[in-house]
Amino acid sequence: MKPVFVLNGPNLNLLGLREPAVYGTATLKDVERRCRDHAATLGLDVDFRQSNHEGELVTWIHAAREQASGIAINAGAYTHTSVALHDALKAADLPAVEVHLSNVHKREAFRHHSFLAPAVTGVICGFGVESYVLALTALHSILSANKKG
Ligand code: CA2
Repeated sequence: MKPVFVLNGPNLNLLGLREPAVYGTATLKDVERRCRDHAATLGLDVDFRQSNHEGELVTWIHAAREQASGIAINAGAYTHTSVALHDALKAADLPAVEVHLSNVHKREAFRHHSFLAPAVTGVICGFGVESYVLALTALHSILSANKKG
């Protein structure tokens, strides 16, 4: 099966290095390791990437159409601003999960709206690094069900 793309947006390269009270102490490398370990138990391959550039994330979502079986995306602050990511996810036409480490609904009002949510299969937030694990499990269920159907 094609890999699942796990895409990470702006500032997530700073994870574990700043604001541990909000985002925890795990680094992005730790998140990647946790994703790879969990994906291996599910029999999934993971292609894990981070970019601070909206256009690069758009390009990766376009590539996913041909190269990936599904997408887990933590678009960071672009979640709350990006029509371009919304359009790209719609066009990708793949199972996709929007992921957040924090519970964005417990935070500032500007984080309550997501441009991505209407373009993805589902949203997982508030479980720290486990949000990524839950997203991979959700994608695995969808992909297994699609194979049977
Ligand atoms: O909770 C999440 O995963 C977020 O997507 C994280 C974004 C934030 O803008 C979203 O509203 C929710 C922020 C990315 C991480 O930013 C950091 C900034 C400083 C230090 C560490 C991480």
